[in-house]
Amino acid sequence: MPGDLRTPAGDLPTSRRAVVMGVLNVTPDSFSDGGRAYDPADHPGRAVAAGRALLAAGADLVDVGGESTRPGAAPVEPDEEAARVVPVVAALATGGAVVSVDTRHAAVARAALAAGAAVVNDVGATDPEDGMLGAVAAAGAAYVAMHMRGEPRTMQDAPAYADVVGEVEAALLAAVARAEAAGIASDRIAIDPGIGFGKTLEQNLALLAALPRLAAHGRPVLVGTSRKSFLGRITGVDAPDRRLAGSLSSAVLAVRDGARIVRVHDVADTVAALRVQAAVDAAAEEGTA
Ligand code: PMM
Repeated sequence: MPGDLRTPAGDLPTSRRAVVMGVLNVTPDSFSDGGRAYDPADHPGRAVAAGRALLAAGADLVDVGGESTRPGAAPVEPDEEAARVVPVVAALATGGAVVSVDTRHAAVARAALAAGAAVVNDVGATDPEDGMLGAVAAAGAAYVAMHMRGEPRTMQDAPAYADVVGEVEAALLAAVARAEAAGIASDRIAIDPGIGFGKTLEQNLALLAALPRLAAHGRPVLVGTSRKSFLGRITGVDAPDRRLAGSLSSAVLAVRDGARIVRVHDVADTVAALRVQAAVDAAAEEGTA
């Protein structure tokens, strides 16, 4: 179906509902889960167990990240990042899971692809590192082009756009053109407006409201709102792991508006919410048949 994402490990989605990408942060300092899946004294054991739990909860793929991208986070050396993610990718991919690697670094992507990753989630796609696109193309992998303004350390310093939707859309289309020129197959590229990456609350909302426009380009759109601070601002919930209601409602709305893939922490609850939505959508289709 148009809008599906093809990967070497299988096409997504595999069911009627939207694709659920489970977040597996192998970092000591992620904003959203406080590094719960990373234990240097038991690595990759704890992270692999957490990844298997995401799959058991219904995740269609697992997104393994070794560098926190929370606002203000300090960069991680690519060697350290690769040491965190590669054994986790290898164990999950060997077990048959579709695995993506969340990185800005070509060396990390290359190592993760060699270990069996089927997708590179390039959070630096608006200014890709040298060698990144070639590595994805050579592996025949899928590619997520996510929009970020600046870099994690500075991205929330008064982000300014004249037209946030138009600028993010143009940057994503340019990223897609670069990816295709580097040899990544057109049906293996997804786009992501990068909610929270160099955007204010109002800019995040404008982008979510514009998802139908982004989806109209015919590529799978990935959206990550899960536990993010803009949801805390709207709902008045400070603790990221208490933001489930906001996360679920924003995921369902995003899919309604054309997102095909949602990147989430609370997999079982999101799968349940999207099943309800898929059932209503199916009834609506039958009603108009
Ligand atoms: N958000 C985070 C990390 N990686 N990747 C994509 N494609 N889209 C996102 O919105 C996204 C991402 C930050 O959230 P986390 O700290 O909970 O992983």
